[in-house]
Amino acid sequence: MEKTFLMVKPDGVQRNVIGEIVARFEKKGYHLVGAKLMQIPTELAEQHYGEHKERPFFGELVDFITSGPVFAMVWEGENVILTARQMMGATNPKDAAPGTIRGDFAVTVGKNMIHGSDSAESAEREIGLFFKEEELVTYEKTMNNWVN
Ligand code: FUP
Repeated sequence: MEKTFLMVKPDGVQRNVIGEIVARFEKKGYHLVGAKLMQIPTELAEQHYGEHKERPFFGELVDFITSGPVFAMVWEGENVILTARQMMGATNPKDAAPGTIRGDFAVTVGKNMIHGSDSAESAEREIGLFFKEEELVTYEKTMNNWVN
């Protein structure tokens, strides 16, 4: 089953919306298979955002993501990578539609509440960066089997 890496960024943790964000993905019908509240070490932040190393905002990005605890998660379900991105909304909250997480909760591009893998390759890479295999569970939720 498809998996993605999602992370409530330090702004979301400080604003006490971890629960609200988790609830959106639960209600949609996805399954949480791993989660932890953690402070990201600088080296991990630099690896995670490696593709942006040459961008002018790289330093700020790493400073921000390491500035406080984040809530790292792995979610599972059909088309979860793309659908989670749609539920998050555009990278820049000013372009994010109402009803999306960034559209509803965020104002500036630097502090946009949530990260989500943008492809199967990045999902695999990011899950591997943040979670050990034994930190992810495998289970069946039979109650909602009409959803997925
Ligand atoms: P996303 O995949 O939507 O998180 O967006 P990107 O991977 O393109 O960007 C990663 C993070 O860099 C964004 F969440 C916010 C930050 N960013 C800026 O601060 N300025 C920019 O111009 C673009 C991205």
